[in-house]
Amino acid sequence: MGGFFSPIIEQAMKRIAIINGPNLNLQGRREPEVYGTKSMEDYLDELQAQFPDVEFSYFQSNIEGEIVDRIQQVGFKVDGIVINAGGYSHTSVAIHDALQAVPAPAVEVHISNIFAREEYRHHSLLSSACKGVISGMGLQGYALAVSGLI
Ligand code: CA2
Repeated sequence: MGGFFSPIIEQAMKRIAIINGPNLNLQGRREPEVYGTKSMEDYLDELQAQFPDVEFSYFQSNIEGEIVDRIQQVGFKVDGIVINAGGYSHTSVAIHDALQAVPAPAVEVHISNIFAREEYRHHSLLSSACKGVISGMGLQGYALAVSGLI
């Protein structure tokens, strides 16, 4: 046990849940000009190496209700949620409400810059339930979100 002036700082392992929404299972395989060529699986290995003291969980679903279920499942246990709800970001009151309902802070990530794309992507229903938003930084956006949460 460290005393008052002990140089040993005990740091609890942080738990971060990453949640990806519809079509993000295609990451690295389609539309490389927008989303890049790296798969999410390869990127998650890099993220773990970048944050060895963080315990990550990863969940991807194309189904809105499953994303709501996952937020409720992890939202009372983890230290933070990184969410890219894909197309549901622009439509889902249910995902907004789930993020609002749980104590874990969330950061919304978009791989592409949603403000430089079609008008219907410019607004996210989730942002007001999140601590912050990162858009347009590619997959690196997930690492930036983790930095902001820990
Ligand atoms: O830029 C983002 O991360 C988005 O959340 C991605 C969504 C899009 O609907 C949002 O407006 C912005 C689309 C996910 C589709 O993901 C793909 C990834 C790679 C290849 C094909 C689709």
